[in-house]
Amino acid sequence: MSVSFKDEFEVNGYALAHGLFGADEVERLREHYMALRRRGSYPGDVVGVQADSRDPLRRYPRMAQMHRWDDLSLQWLIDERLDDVMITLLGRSPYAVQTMIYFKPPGSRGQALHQDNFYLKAEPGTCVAAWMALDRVDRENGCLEVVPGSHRWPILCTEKADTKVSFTDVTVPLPDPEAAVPVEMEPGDVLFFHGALVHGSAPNVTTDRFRRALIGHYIEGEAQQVAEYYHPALRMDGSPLELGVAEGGGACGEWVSTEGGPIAVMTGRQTITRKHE
Ligand SMILES: O=C(O)CCC(=O)C(=O)O
Repeated sequence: MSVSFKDEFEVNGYALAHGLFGADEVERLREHYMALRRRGSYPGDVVGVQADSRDPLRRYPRMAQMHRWDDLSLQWLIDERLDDVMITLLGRSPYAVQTMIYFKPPGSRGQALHQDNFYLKAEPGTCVAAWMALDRVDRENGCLEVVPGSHRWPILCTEKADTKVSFTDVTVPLPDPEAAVPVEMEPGDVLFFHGALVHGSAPNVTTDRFRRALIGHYIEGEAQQVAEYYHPALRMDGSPLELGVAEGGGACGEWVSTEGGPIAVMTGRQTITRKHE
């Protein structure tokens, strides 16, 4: 892994590893999750499947924490290639705390801009996501969008999101509303990003292309606590470890105008304590 990859992560808060997983592996994972989804509901599902719903996200709701009951998910979450990249980026192995699969069929809403560590509350340090494309992802099918450099911001106070374009109902305000940039990816590419990086996605406006993504969430190896939903954390050999439980609440940043431009000051209080959105 080149130094510039690490520099990219440090400067922008994210870095893209092209072709980290092969086409055959991606196809197997894609088929695996489609078959699981068709088969029914699972322990980590946030919403159940409604096969006759007009909302595509109700017909194909995302799944979470599959690694707790599905070995293929576990093996992906702790894959050596993901570990190696994160060792390069973070200086040591992280702890794995979450898997998620998004199906995002044609016509689906996206997910409003947010910061993952608002939910995970990994401390000290932060969380890191490994977001793998299972399809070609582009602007039309609602690829991930990120705000470069926002990983240096504090965790911001949330406000109401537009639920016509987002399936989640909170977002974070940006000083520059145009600051988010799309990250187009090929199947098997993995985007690694920092827990404070502002990111989200727009709707899938295609009529015929899913936008499937498999996501692992990790916390930096020096973290001593994480929100309750993410326990047990796993070492990258799959063994569980005991960490403290982070409580909800705490200060959050709000934008204030200054002569040098807007700055985020910690004047707000977080109120949402629920699991990752
Ligand atoms: O895939 C998406 O559209 C959003 C995923 C996301 O925000 C996350 O994994 O934190």
